Order: sequence, then C-alpha cells, then structure tokens
Amino acid sequence: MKEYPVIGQMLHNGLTTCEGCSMEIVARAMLDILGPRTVMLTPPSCSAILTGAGLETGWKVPSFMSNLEAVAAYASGISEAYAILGVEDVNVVGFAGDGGTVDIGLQALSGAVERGHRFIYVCYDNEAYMNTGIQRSGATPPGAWTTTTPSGKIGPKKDVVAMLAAQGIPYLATASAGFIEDFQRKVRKAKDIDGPAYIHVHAPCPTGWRFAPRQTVNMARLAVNSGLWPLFEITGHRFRLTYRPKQLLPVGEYFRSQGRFSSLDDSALDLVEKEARDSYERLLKRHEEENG
Ligand SMILES: Cc1ncc(C[n+]2csc(CCOP(=O)(O)OP(=O)(O)O)c2C)c(N)n1
Ligand code: SF4
Ligand SMILES: [Mg+2]
Repeated sequence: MKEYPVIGQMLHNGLTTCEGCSMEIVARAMLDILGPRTVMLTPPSCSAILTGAGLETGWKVPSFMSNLEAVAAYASGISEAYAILGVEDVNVVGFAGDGGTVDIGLQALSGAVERGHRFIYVCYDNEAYMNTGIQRSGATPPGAWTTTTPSGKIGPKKDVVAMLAAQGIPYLATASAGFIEDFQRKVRKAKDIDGPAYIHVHAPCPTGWRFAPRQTVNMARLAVNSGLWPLFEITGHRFRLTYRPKQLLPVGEYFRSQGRFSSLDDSALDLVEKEARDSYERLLKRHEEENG
C-alpha cells in the first residue's frame, strides 16, 4: 500500500471547524512550510476556532487573537519587537478571513504594507462573514445568496489583490485550497521576503456556499479551472501565472453545484463566463509579455 507523508500536524486534531472546511486545510498546509518558529495572529472569524478561547489553542505554535480591525497592526508590532530583539528567524503571520481583510481590517493591512514590516498575511477567502452567520462581505461574488443578500449580492467582488499590487507590496499571490502544492510554494517564497508578503487563498466553505462537504477540493479546483480564480504571483512588479489550465472549463458546473447561486439564470452565467474568459486572457497576455 502506498505510504503518504504525515502532513498538517502543526495544528492539533479534533478542532471544531465544520466538516469539509478548507480554511483548516489551508492552515495546516501553511504551518507545514512555516514550521515551529512561527507566531499566528487571527482576528475573530472561523480561524479563531483554531486559536481558541482562554488558555487552550489548536495551534502548536504561539498564537494570539487580535480584534477584527487590526490583525495587520498587531503583526507590525510583533514583527518590530522581534527586530529590536535581533530575532530574525520567526515568521509573524496574520491569518484572516475575507471580511477581516477586504473590509474591516483593510486600513490596518494597507498601513502595515506601506510601512514595510516583515510579516506574512494570508487571507482565506470564503466570500462572506461565515463565523457570524453568513453575511455578505466585500469579497462576496455577484449573485451569491447570503443571509444579508437573500436574492443574491448586487455589485462586484472587491479586488484587494489589485489594491495591494498598486501599493507595490514586495510579494503578492493568489492561491487555492484545491492547489495545495502551489500554495505551499508561495508560502515558502513569502517566508523569505524581507518585508510584507500577502497571499489570498480561495477557500470554499460548504456551510456558507451550500454544497456537500466532500466536494470542497473539487469546488476550489473548478473555480481555478473555469478561469474564475486564476493562480498567479507578483514578485517586485513581475507578474507570473503559476498554473495554466490546458483549456478553461465552462463555469456552469461550479455555479450549479452551489446552493448560494440558485438565483442566477443561464444568461447571467453566460455573462460571468465571458467576463472570466476575457479577464483570464488579459492575465495570460501579461504573463507572456513579462515572462517571454
Ligand atoms: C469591528 C467588528 N465588527 C464585527 C465583529 C463581529 N464579527 C466577528 S467574526 C465576524 C466575521 C468575520 O468574517 P471573515 O473575516 O470573513 O471570517 P470568516 O468568519 O468568514 O472566517 C464578525 C463580523 C467584530 N468582532 N468586530
Ligand atoms: S463556516 Fe465555513 S469557513 Fe467556517 S468553519 Fe465552517 S466550513 Fe469552515
Ligand atoms: Mg469570510
């Protein structure tokens, strides 16, 4: 029988995330690369389930729960404290949801990036405020049901990756819970950056998106392979696609497998597909221009 390596052991077992939670998969994969010399900061969110309340924590590294507005500000302070102490081998990591990143914590994140502290920020994007009962966030995609958008969200998904690119952050990447090796390569790069590094991970949530828990990884892969969530990185100002689907899949399977998109009709999906393809073509062109 094939032997598989033991992975994900930097977090204790038996945590109380939902069955099929990709946020937990991402956290385990991240810590496998970062190792024990890491401090984890989480704001109130589903990631706080890992940090725990009171004296118990799921992480096997020091961890701290910040407030929702300011995980990046706490990361700045801790990073500078280590610098003053002359400690250079500790990874200071903010691990926050989309609400805590693109909405409520955006000012702190932008400020920390502008000041240039050495820290890693990983946003797991489950596209809503899940921990408080599935309210829409700036990262909720158009058409998605949430408890505060009962007939589907109106308006676009906020593009915080583009905002950080405009700030000229030294390392910036998108990633997916369905492409763990690609994500881990990016975490390894982020670890070696002497400044802020940001990774935005698409993280399907069976509870909030209304699909069967066993479909989590499949859902993440469908988003990437349909061109809805391209995988790329920007190092300095150089853009590079890190995965190129041989042929983009139609978006229908991704949308029709999730209860949250039930209000979208076929003509809406045609529009989404066209936008996804146009946008992917633009990225492909940029990749070819910048990488020969
Ligand atoms: C300033 C502030 N507003 C609201 C809350 C309540 N709150 C706690 S967790 C949470 C949801 C966070 O959503 P997200 O960052 O997307 O993480 P997820 O729950 O989806 O993992 C909210 C709104 C809070 N703690 N602080
Ligand atoms: S609500 Fe979603 S993100 Fe939160 S623990 Fe459950 S599956 Fe994970
Ligand atoms: Mg969220």
